[in-house]
Amino acid sequence: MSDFVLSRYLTDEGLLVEAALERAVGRLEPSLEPDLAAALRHGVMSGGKRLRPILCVTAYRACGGTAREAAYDLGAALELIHAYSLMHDDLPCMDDARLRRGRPTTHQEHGEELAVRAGAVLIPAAALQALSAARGLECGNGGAATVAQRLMEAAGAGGMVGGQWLDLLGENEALAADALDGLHRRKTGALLAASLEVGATAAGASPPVIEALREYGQAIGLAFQIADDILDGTQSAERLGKNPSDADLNKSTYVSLYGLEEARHRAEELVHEALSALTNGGIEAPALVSLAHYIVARDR
Ligand code: GRG
Repeated sequence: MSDFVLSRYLTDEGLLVEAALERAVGRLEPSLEPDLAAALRHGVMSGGKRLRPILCVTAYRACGGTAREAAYDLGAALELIHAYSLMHDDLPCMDDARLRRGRPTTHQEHGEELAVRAGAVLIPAAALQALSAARGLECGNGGAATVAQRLMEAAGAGGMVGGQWLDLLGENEALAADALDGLHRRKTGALLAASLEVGATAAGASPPVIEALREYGQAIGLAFQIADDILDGTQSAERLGKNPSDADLNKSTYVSLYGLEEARHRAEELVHEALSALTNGGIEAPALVSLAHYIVARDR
């Protein structure tokens, strides 16, 4: 697969992810009031890189998985959690953001109450979607239960919710490297690592392979956040399609901690760690190699 072209891969995979998200939202809509359904659709079908589902499906295939639609449905479960987290993160009681993915945030367009409710609807919906998608794959009932459990653990207090809480507490504080790493390993890294783990688990991968992909995911998760901080500190809100910036919120970032050059260097070191995890796990997957490089080189 030496002729692998990442831009084409991201476009092609992105379209299949959009279709899976459309199926997911379409399944939810009939049970929701129209205004709640509109807020939920706004939060989910609003673009974005769709990196978590793409990582999930890529790991699934790297571990020998061959199914099509159900693998994207599993990936979509991760994006439903991500979408809820962005909708809630943007609320006035959190980051109070006006712009997300180049559009007004969900609460700006639909009001706070509907943004809170739509986000809350997505959490159990994601768990149920992960369970039923995994049941349709090669991993049996036990594997499907593990998939749903890992997704909820990564989303929960020990993962994303816990990291977000530390992030809110850390506003106006100058965090040391360990504290910043710990926060982002949970807030951003846990869901990214879980994307790979659940893809591998659904393909019936062995525990050492799942562990290697978890290590890869943890390393790219932190690298992703460093790249995010670099973009946040160097690009305009228009270009990034989101505001406010970390500086506006007085948050510690890898750029404020290390400076731009050292932050870039740290991100590259983490990419190297991620690639070593693949090699050590005997995982040959050009797409995962390219995705690790993309995560630090991306421009949005
Ligand atoms: C109640 C404390 C509490 C938490 C609720 C709101 C929340 C849960 C969690 C927020 C977690 C969060 C905002 C993580 C951000 C991760 C991140 C770097 C987002 C940007 O991801 P991209 O670049 O975005 O993949 P796109 O738009 O491409 O999908």
